[in-house]
Amino acid sequence: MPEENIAHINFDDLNNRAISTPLVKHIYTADPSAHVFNGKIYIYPSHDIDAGDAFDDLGSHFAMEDYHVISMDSPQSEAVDHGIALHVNDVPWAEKQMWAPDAAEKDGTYYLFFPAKGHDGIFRIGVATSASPVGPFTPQPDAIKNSFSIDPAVFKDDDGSYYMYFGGIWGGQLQRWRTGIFNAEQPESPFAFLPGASEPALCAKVAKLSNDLSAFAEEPKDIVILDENDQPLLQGDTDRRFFEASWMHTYKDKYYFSYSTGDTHFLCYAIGDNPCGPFRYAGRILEPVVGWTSHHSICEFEGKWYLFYHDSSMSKGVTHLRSIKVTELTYDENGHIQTIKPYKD
Ligand code: FUB
Repeated sequence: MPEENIAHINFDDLNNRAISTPLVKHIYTADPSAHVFNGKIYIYPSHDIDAGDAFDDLGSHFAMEDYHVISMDSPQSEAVDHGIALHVNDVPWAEKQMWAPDAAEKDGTYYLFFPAKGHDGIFRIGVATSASPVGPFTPQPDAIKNSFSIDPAVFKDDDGSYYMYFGGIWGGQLQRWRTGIFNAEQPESPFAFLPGASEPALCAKVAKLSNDLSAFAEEPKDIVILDENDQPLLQGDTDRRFFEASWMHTYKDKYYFSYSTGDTHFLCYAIGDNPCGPFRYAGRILEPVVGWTSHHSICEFEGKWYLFYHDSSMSKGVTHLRSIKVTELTYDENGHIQTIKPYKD
């Protein structure tokens, strides 16, 4: 639900109709990446603050400075905030805007992957490590070589390979990387440098990670999403094309790539036979929430599936003050995800 439509919302009524409540209420949190490590749920969210930056289409108002890790014994239990896990001041290459992170575990080490704007104003993706899933995390001195844009999501495949999915258009700058080199030309507009409406949509990227999970082991490739006629989704197909917020999970031997459509506010998914695609568009996971952004992760816990997502209901619709939530996610007998409505009618 875009911000311009919230003026007439009765938030008491909306919160009564919401299918779930904020997992934590003492801080604003967003972009929840949930994982089960050692039988417990760990959530790696953005930590939303109001830094006073004006609202714009490049997301300058998302001026986050640090990350907190949240843990839960189960999706129904209390969510525990473990405090600051990483602060932008401790990351030599990063200046600001600690956007949506993710985490992975390998051989007893926990890796936090995070996007931030460098001192040159370009989004890159960094990695930080810890012996504990809740940090504190120690960052590498430099961003991942050849990384760009935002919203890393790291997936471990059954063969032990790790893949990073990433990218986001508009403020996420993906459209400036179409030639492989950052296009620093003016204008600043989020609509500049995008493909035309009838051209194939810009794709999320995927790259296999090196053994130490700190570098790309290959050139990032496009995550192509095909329509019902085996054609790539078009940039003008704004209800279905990729915008930001990649996630990958598997269900019954199929690979599910899910993402946000950004300015149309849907969470959608596409199904493929391998981690790099191509994927075929399969439908919506979540209808629009209150707030401009929608972002999620999907995680299995004790045989049930859960959607971690966010909305701006606790802040009464403030776009950059969001709250993470969780709800059960179900599949039909054909493996299709049943679309979730975040508020009851
Ligand atoms: O939280 C900042 C940005 O908003 C994220 O990186 C996007 O996915 C959107 O949720």
